[in-house]
Amino acid sequence: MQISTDQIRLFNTYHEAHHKRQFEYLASELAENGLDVESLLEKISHFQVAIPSWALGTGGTRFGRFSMSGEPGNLTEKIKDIGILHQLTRSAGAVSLHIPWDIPEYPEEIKELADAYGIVFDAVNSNTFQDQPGQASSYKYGSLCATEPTVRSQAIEHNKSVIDHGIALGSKSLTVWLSDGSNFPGQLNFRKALQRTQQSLQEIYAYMPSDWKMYIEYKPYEPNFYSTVIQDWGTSHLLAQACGDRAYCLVDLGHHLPNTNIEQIVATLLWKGKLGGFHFNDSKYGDDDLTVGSIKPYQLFLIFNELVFGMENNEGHNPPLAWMIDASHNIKDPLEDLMQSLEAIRLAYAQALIVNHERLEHARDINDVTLCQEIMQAAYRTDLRPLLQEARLRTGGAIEPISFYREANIREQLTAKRGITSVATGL
Ligand SMILES: [Mn+2]
Repeated sequence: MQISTDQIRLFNTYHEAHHKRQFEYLASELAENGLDVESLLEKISHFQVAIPSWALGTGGTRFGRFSMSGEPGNLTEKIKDIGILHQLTRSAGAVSLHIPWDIPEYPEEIKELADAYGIVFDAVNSNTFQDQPGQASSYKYGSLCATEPTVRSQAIEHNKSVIDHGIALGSKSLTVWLSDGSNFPGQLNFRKALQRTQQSLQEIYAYMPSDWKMYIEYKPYEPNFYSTVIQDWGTSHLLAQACGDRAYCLVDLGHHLPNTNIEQIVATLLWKGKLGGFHFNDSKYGDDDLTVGSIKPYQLFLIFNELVFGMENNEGHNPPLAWMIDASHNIKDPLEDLMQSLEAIRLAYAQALIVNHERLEHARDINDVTLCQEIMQAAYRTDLRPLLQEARLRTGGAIEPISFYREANIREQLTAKRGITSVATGL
């Protein structure tokens, strides 16, 4: 379904007076602090986040899945859902495909559809954590690390075919997340498993076109509960180094043990020019895949503070990062959940943009610890939502995307079209 620009404009006129009052007050406060509001608006408007093709349906747990009505039943419908998100928020201008859940049957048509919505194809994701129907060998005991050469070559070939699908769509990067590991002590020879993984990744890397990048994701545990081959950023970094200049680490917020200082990891990787991408979500206990910013918004701000500093002081020549939401929606409408995540990401980015780094560095140099905290929290506690609204207003989005979505009965319309029992592919 297509939302008309007139419909969005009409909605905005109802909310504009209230918004303008708030924005003008905020803009004058920011200007008084020496900030260039126009440049902030420009940076915020440019910040685009990829939506993964598996996030448009309700996710589930290993205990159950409670589907939402009107879920997209195929890739075309998924692109249309991202189109809705992008039209309303102007911040979801990319899609990240998962192969084989979303193999494009007619890449040219899918590309045209995405183009029409202003959506580009970000990293493609391979899947060797599940067996697919008709597959010759099983990944039960691992894929790129498997002891059996036939299993490894099947997994390598799969990654190569994912690259081929990506080339057809205009993607420029491959994300590899492996569930390889062991469930019991003694099951794996750690060194040999890592060596085999490295060799497999090198083979995949060599297959990539010269303008492609590889992102190597890490995760400490789950689905394996004793060991994971790529368990942390250090292992990911070792492998990226072994593959080559165009291989990078990928940080998924949920892929850390409790209380890990993720912002410090980000600072280190950016310094070395080895941070490739980011998967946003939030968590209370483990890899919960909750809505971005729903549990630890201050941590998200601290991470963005490092990202902004790292991107503006780029001596490691880190390339532009691939941003993606990697969350699951067990009980919320996925589109509403994604709009909340998109807002949380832009908000944390905006908060980081207003940190006075000159003052902060000075406070650090003279070891004024109290002042350091004051500067950080002054930025975090400034309500920048009117700035985000203004950025949306100027780029044709809705001032309040979720209100628009509800008032326009979009889910009801999708349900009428696709049915109550339509279920999206994915986890
Ligand atoms: Mn991820």
